[in-house]
Amino acid sequence: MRLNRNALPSVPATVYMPGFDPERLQPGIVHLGCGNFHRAHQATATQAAIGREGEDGLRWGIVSATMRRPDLAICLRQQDNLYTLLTRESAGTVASIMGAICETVFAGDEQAGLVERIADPRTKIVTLTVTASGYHLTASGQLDPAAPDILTDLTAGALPRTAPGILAAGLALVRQRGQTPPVILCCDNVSHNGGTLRQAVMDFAALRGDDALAGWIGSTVQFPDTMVDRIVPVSTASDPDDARRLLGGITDEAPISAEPWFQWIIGPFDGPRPRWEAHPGTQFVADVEVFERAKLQMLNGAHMLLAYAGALADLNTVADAVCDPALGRITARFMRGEQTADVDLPASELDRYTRDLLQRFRNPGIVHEAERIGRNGSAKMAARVIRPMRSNIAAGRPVPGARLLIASWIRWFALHEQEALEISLTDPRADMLRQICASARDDHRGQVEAFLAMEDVFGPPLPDHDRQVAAIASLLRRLTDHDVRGVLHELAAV
Ligand code: CS2
Repeated sequence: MRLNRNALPSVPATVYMPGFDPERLQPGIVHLGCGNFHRAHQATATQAAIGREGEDGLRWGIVSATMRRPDLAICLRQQDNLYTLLTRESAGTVASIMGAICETVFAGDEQAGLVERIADPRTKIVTLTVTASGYHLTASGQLDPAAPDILTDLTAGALPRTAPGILAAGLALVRQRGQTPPVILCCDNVSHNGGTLRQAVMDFAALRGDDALAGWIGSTVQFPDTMVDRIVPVSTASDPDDARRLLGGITDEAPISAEPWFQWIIGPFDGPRPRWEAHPGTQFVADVEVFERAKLQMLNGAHMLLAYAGALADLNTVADAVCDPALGRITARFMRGEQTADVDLPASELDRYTRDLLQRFRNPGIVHEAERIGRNGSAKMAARVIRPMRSNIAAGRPVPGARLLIASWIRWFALHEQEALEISLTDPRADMLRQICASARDDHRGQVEAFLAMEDVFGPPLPDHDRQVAAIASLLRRLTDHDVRGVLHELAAV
């Protein structure tokens, strides 16, 4: 039997179920980016809120749009938008049936009418998880007007496919009809995600020649900042088997796995919304900044180091990389010693957060691949790595972890260019970065110089730029000429 509404009565009592009838949900939220993260994060908190609110909560069904995967939209529709969340606890796996999504659509499908749905008066909130690269921003957080997908969306009459393009079109309809705009809630790991997205949508509107729309968005539409946190890996081949076992033989073709940790910090939000705070880990605060910095730098930045350096040493998951004594030590020092720059929290809290993070990274039930985390590094570098690095250098503090991270990242492109990288490499600037490695073959300093010169990735030159270039080039040479595990071992011992 396949998971769908008819199968619900046969689900074993050991499985957590939605506290409402999913068939009765009405659409109240439009979501862009129906990936695993969304399905394990906002959908979970929304499910908890709907369950708590009784009849009134039924207006908070989610219309979730996949940006790139029409197959997932079809699969979820075949299951009445139900799927299993497998929470990988240390004591074992707990299954929950998720039912907060009332409709799944593919953003690229004209019939899905996504723009019209944003302007539907029942839509009070638009949430987004399209990843940092889905906003097409430069290192300074501005919309990149030369990004090919943005240029396509700007073509007259085009069905918008990017987040800024879809939002600008939806909000234009809202404005034209004189309606109250939905609150736009960015849930991606982008610095000042709400304010940054607001500016990107305004820039998009201005590029379309609609300055009045840009002004109206700036003055009327709310874009609260948020910090989101839950480690949600790509689904593995064993997820459907685990789901079938826990569901007593019912088949789910779209289950997801996640760690138990859940955090959602939301800035000032004025308007109707589900009572998300019913879900532990959700908090409304006056200012998200300190949470955001701690998370982006200490968690996401450390993930990048583990992914780039780890994969070079054949440590291809976060758990394998962090459990390696040398890389684990380097990462712990990087996280606590470098990535806490400008995170305004007491030392004891930083210690505790570091310990929690390292423990989460070691979770053996989570197969979090370096390949996945390594994607789109050029869009992640600025806020997660360069911001604290810049501040550390300016204060005279050492930055060995950041240098190793950058050298390892460059090494990925050098290997890729020589067709010697064993994992796939996805990055919006991949062609250009590979080209740099091809034209400066064996010239490590030249490669580092050319990478760091990309202002849209790294921003303006680093303080003490030449010395940083020389140090990163020397690491790159070591990673190229020697056994990487040996190099990590030496670096950990320093
Ligand atoms: C990861 C994140 O792929 C990445 O960039 O660092 O997806 C990370 O797992 C989440 O932000 C955790 O909340």
